[in-house]
Amino acid sequence: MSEDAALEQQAAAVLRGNDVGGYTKPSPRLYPHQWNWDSAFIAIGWAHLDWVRAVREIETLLSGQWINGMLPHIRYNPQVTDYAPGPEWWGAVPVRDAAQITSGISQPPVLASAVYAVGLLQPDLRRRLAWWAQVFEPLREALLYFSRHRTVGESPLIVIVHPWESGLDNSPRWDFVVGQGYKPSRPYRRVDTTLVDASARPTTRDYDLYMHLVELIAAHRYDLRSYLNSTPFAVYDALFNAAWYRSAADLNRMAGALARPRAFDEASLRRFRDSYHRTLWDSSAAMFRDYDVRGQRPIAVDTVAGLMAIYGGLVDPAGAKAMLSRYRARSAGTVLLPSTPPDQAGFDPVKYWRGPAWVNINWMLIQGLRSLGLQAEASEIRAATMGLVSRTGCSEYYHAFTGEALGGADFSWTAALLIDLLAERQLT
Ligand code: 9WN
Repeated sequence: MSEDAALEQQAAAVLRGNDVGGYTKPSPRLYPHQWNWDSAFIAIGWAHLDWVRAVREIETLLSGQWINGMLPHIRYNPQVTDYAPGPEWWGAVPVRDAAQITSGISQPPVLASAVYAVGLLQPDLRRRLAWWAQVFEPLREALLYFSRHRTVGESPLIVIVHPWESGLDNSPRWDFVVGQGYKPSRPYRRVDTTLVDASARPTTRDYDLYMHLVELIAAHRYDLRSYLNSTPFAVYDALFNAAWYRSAADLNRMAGALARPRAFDEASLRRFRDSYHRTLWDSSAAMFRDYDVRGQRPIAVDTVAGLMAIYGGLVDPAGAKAMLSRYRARSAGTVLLPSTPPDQAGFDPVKYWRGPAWVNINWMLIQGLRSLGLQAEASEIRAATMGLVSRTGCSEYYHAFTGEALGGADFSWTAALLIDLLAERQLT
């Protein structure tokens, strides 16, 4: 068997091992429920192995959609109790299907882009279009939710309200809030540090903030306008907003294929793009930075989130090349690409989103670079990513300098996106 075929088999076994029927656990014990952006990436992997199973992953995820369109970050499996926080922290949540139990915040909106990619992997055009037609409205509403309920004043940029919504939970970008010492009013438990070495997980101070924000947001029944003045955490996240923009563009592509009106008109997308540049671009760092909406100031911390405009299609090829080469120069001596460059205060090569390399982040950059026609740059990151996984397995993340496997083992999105990268290699 060739090395690629063996790798694919290994990755497929990870997905099958984490498959609980309707959804795929991100990892066997650490994350036993269904996560939003995980399932989007996971569906792309499934689409190469079993297209019907990919569709099922997304249907199950969409069954947790709220009345207002929001797609929560966790859809809880009521049979599972060994994850914290459990649903009791979120209280009653307005899910369309009252039988579903979810968290009360969202995650980077990559789903519409994943649905576009999964659809393209269905060669039967009628089946592809029939499925896109079925999920089009829920996807549009999931994106519109943010424009309707998560914007402030005139800006079309989207406010995230919890570090968990960023998907990059303990990124040094959020240290300015962690450092303020917020704590929840009630004691809470942690399961993660009983499963993974605490040195590779967020700290107690991080979790104190996470649980404080859960209490605050739940107490205000998830209405940003009611707690905007009392939350310390309301930010324009560069990755989240780039993911929204790419999803909106991909939804428009699906609308085109379905001969329907566009989901988002040109003028509103242009306004979004202009605001993204005006509010988030930092010329000294040569990348985008996040913005503290409460403090009305940019967050002067550089991480890989600042490159995600490449994934979003928000920069031109020359801009993308310049951003990437600056980031890579700052990251000399690391594996590709660290979540935080080593010269950034708060960098830690082991700790979760503070330095280690993640396959989903690399994969997103590869997609963006390819869309911009930057094939050589995309191929280099793709080879490095596949190298990381082939050396140490489908891990959650990888040590920024050594590539050593860290976090949860048998991690589903790593497996799924590896399958996608391997398939691309066959095509090229
Ligand atoms: C909280 C599932 C999720 C990912 C996130 C990652 C991690 C959860 C946790 O795991 O977050 O949502 O318990 O730490 O940060 O990106 O979606 O894989």
